[in-house]
Amino acid sequence: MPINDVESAVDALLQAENRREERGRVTTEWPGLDAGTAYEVQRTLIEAKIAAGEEIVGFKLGLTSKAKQEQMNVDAPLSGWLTDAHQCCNGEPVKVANYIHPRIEPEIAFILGRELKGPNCTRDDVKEATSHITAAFEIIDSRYRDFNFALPDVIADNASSAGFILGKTHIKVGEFDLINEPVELLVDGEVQATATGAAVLGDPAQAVVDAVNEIATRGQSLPAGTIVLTGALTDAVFLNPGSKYTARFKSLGEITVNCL
Ligand code: OOG
Ligand code: MG
Repeated sequence: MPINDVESAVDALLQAENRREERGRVTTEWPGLDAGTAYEVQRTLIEAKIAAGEEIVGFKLGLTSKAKQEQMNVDAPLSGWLTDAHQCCNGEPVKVANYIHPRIEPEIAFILGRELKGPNCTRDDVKEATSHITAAFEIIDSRYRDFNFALPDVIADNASSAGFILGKTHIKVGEFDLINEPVELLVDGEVQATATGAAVLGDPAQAVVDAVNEIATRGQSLPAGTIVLTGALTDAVFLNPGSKYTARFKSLGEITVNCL
């Protein structure tokens, strides 16, 4: 089926996800796809998941760090939605075969106690609406061959969302130094990458402000209870069966994922 409109793009992306098959860029077949229309594809894709029984539980920012923008060759941040089906593994191992070519990345998550709504959202609003901050690991799994995409492709693909795991340490905003919070990403006990909170657009809280104001242009807001992933602090690494991945933060604690 040729891809030339929102419905056909959604069908192609859902088929790739459900069959665990990578595919070519949507923009190769539909060069006119711009970022605005790509967000319509994303919204329609999420509506299809909701119709199939999934529930939205979170919101994610992507490509908010220089490390990720350079790794993916895209120079603007984007956002997507997380459903209950993405929340994984209460300590159980992650099965690599459940995905196409999964990668993992350490992130900082804000958990909202109150709604956040643009267009005039400020840093103080984010501070007041956040009930706590926690460590997170995100599993991303682009539906595109070799994670090769342009910005509209990855927006349409719900920002490569595939899974996430939250840490158990909860800290209130202001009770630690968010911007200088260090993290190490370890694979099988070896440090692969390090960063601090500043990797996320200089300040993860400001990244949330910008994203809330951006989604307001499409009439969207974040309800109380939303889990907000603020974007990878380091490059993402591929998940391999038999390997162990740890995100080790100074104040936010540690998350470990074992892969099968
Ligand atoms: C896009 C998703 C990026 C992040 O945290 O930067 C992302 C991708 O790299 O496939 O989730
Ligand atoms: Mg991410």
